[in-house]
Amino acid sequence: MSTSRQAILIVPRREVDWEEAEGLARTAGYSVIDIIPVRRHNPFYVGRGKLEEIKNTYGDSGDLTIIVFDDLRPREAYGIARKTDLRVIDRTQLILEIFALHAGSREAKLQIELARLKHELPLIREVVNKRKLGELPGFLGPGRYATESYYLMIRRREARIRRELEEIRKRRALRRASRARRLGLPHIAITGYTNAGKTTLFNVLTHESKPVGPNYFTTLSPKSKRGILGGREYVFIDTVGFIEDIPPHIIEAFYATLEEIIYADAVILVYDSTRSMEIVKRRLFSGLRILAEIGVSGKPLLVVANKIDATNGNIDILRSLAGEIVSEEYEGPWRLHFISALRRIGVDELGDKIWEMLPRSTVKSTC
Ligand SMILES: Nc1nc2c(ncn2[C@@H]2O[C@H](COP(=O)(O)OP(=O)(O)O)[C@@H](O)[C@H]2O)c(=O)[nH]1
Ligand SMILES: [Mg+2]
Repeated sequence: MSTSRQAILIVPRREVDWEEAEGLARTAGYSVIDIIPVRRHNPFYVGRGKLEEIKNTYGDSGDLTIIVFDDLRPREAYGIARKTDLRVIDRTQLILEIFALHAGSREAKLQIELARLKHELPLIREVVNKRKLGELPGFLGPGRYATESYYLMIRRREARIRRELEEIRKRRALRRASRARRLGLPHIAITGYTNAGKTTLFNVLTHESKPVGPNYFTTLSPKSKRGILGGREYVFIDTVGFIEDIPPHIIEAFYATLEEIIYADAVILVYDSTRSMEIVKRRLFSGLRILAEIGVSGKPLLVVANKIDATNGNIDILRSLAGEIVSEEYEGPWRLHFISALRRIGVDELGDKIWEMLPRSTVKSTC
């Protein structure tokens, strides 16, 4: 990530996956300089003493964001921002920022904006009610409209987006047909949960290669790049990644952001082999369900265990567990593979497996 913004991460003390929280913050382009575990506290989520401490330690840091890895009530978000003079976002806003980085198509962008407006409207209402918009630097973006007109403007924007989305849906069938073969290279989507190592693998595969320019298929994610694997050229797509417990009101934006997977010729599903068997199992199941949900079936699927340099699990057990789950859940050709993206172990063999599995029509057009 080129522009690294700084953030402090506030995580609820109850069982939250810190690694995932930090991974998400990193994916959104933040470098986390502090993690503060708290117990939810009235009225501002974080206790007054702690807020003061944050303000004293970080108040002068300028461009710093407080990420609360939980659902914040409007009053809480407002309170924290006011008490610390820092920008505050919650878990949902963090996820939406990640979606925005991956959104290629107009539809995905609109879905994300709609989700953002829906999520922030109660916050704006809270601020408008207090008639203090503008006193909070960076809070909720531009604070020019200090009255209800701001709120109304947002409502109108929301209505406009809904109309445009309707239009896009009507035209969708047409767009799909025209998208048939792009650039003549097989497209490989890299999917999986946050922290599985998707971006690490993507970077290895696309090392020193050119991004496919901004004009290249506006429907594709900005995270698409050409890369060479096993001596053959592909377009790789680093997808937004699956996230546990996506709030229901942003689920449509999530699916819209994943749409590039539908147009890929093959899909890599990466999982982190260093996690417990329980987590591996759960994430494989839900990952495969999400793929089915967005309409990926019948495509070549490579289920890839990553981080084998660091795993203390038994590869044979992993292999049979993954094999069982995939054969039960996936309709289409699949293979299992084991790599370390970081140490570049098994990556070339991955290329051979992809090549073997690609349908002839895809392969022919690239020779
Ligand atoms: N030990 C080890 N760590 C890895 C490997 N691949 C990725 N990681 C680490 O896992 C973390 C998440 O990687 P990232 O590529 O950002 O995951 P993403 O969220 O799926 O894109 C980072 O700290 C990586 O350095 C690997 O093969 N072995
Ligand atoms: Mg990533």
